[in-house]
Amino acid sequence: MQVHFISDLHLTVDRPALTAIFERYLAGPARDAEALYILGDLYEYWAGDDDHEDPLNDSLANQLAALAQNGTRIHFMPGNRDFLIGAEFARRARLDILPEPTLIRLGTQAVLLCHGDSLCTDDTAYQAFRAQVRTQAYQTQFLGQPLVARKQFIAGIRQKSEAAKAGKSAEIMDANSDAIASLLRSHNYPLLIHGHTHRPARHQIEVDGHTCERWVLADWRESEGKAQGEVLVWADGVLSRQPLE
Ligand code: LP5
Ligand code: MN
Repeated sequence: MQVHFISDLHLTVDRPALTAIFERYLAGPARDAEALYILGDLYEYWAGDDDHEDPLNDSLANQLAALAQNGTRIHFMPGNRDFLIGAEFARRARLDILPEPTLIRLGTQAVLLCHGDSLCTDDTAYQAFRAQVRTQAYQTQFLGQPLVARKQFIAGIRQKSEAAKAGKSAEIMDANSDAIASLLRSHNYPLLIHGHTHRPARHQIEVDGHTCERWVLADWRESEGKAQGEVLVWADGVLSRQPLE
């Protein structure tokens, strides 16, 4: 029995090689998994479930649905770029949307899942932005606007975000150790799996005398002309990273 974890694919029509890796994964290795957890930022951005302009939105939903049809349960946790994925997409892709954080069990091990952005508490400008856009009122108001206006607005945010990031240190944009400790404490010291920071690693941390593991998922990327994905696989009680090409 396998359980798979992926995040930070940032899929867009502009990066067809990454999409191709994901499509091969869905039709191949993902079928060995009893469950697939997508821990956010599947898409580069999401403007609303009614956005059918980008062909990727519908085609990936169909391919996810085919995987579900074949017997893999698919769970999606919102990322900071695609938190507007809603019930309509979930229905089309045959997945369920998980609250953040979510506690699951792998064998006897309790495992806590989150996207990871909520742990970056030193990034106060981002946390203020996040608090605002994650309110129901803001999202309802936003989704009530025409798609073209929403896309324009998102383009503006993306520009501002890139400019803001250029002025932030690497430490500010990493997960904060007190935030990690407090999350683990409040869930009785589970193993933690998250993405977002693009710093794949396996950390061992001591919290209140408990040794906990924190697995950070890899982002999918194209560098030096080579596209590379990764899935974290739980099999026979062991977690391992498997490259996808
Ligand atoms: O994604 P990544 O890793 O590049 O950067 C993130 C933080 N940035 C973001 C913004 C997204 O990347 C782009 C937007 C995606 C689409 C959202 C759709 C919905 C919009 C409206 C919904 C109701 O998340 C970045 C972090 C970085 O992670 C590391 O953790 O630093 O945060 C920023 O850079 C944010 C800036 O510091 C401050 C905000 C600038 C935008 C201001 C917009 C003004 C409008 C206000 C509306 C609330
Ligand atoms: Mn992210």
